[in-house]
This record gives sequence, C-alpha cells and structure tokens, in this order.
Amino acid sequence: EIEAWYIDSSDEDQRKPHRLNPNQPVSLEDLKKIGVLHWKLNADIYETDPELQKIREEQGYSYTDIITIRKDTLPNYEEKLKMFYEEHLHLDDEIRYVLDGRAYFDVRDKEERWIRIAMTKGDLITLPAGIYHRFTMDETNYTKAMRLFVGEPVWKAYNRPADEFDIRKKYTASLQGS
Ligand code: KMT
Ligand code: NI
Repeated sequence: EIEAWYIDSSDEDQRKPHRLNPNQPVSLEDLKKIGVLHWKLNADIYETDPELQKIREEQGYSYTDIITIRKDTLPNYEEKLKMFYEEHLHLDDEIRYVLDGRAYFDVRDKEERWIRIAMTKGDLITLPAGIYHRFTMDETNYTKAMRLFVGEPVWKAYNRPADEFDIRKKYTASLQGS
C-alpha cells in the first residue's frame, strides 16, 4: 500500500517527510477522489511486465522514457529540482512509475492542503491534468522513474497561479460533489 499524509508548513529541508504530529494519513480512496490514480507493480520486470502492458493499453500511455535523478547523472540537477518543487500544473496527466529509489509527490486536496505521497519502487501514479502539485527527492537523493504519456510528450509546467486554463476549470469542476 502506498503511503500518503498531510504535511506541515515548515520551511525545513523539503526532502524531509514533514509529517504532522500526530500523523494525518491520506488513503488511496481519498487520493482517488481528487483524481490521483495508483497501481503497484513489480518494477524488477518492467521491461516485460504484462500488467504494465495492460495499463498502458487501457489508459493509452503510448510514450515512455526513463529519467534517473541523481546528482551525477542528471544535467542541471539543482536547477531542475528547484523547478520540480515549484507548485505547478500541466495540461495533460503526469504519469510516473518508480523503478528504483524513492521520491515524494505533493498534491493539493480540495481545501488546498498539501498531501505528500511517498513513492517507492513499484509505485505507478497518475496526477490528473490541472491538479496543482510539486515533486521532491527524499533524503536518499535517488530516483529512477519511467515517465509515461498519452501521445507525444509535453513537459511544459505552468507555475501557480494558472487558474485561467480550461483544464484547470475542468479539474476543479470535477471535484464538485465528490
Ligand atoms: C513534474 O512535472 O512534476 C516532474 O516531472 C517531476 C519529476 S519526474 C520523476
Ligand atoms: Ni509536474
């Protein structure tokens, strides 16, 4: 089971867990209500995994590539990490599959509170288009992730505020009554 929790608002190192005391967990069901989908897969066999294949077919995730985030392998490491941690949205779903290492995705809930999602090896997650979110390494400083996309990838991020986009309006409307 993937673990998620509400975080505090302290400015301490972003790589720390930032749990509230007492911890305030968020369930998979809660995540689903804000459009965040999750699958647990066997990352050791990602190259031939029929389960991954099935998800890709069902969801239309035609594109994949692999990104390794480590100081010595990712060009402009510090700059990129800083960018990833700016609150932003995309016009398409953000789909990530952790093949090795770990990382955090933070997403806003309906009341704009930050939820931290702890991604470990085997976690595949879809953040819906239009959701405000950000990404950070944890204290292990290493992630290898597959990036998936429906069609030709567009990595453009729009930092908050980006409320004028139709996809943002569509997303907030989808939260009503759920
Ligand atoms: C994004 O847009 O938030 C990212 O691409 C995060 C880093 S990919 C593991
Ligand atoms: Ni993003």
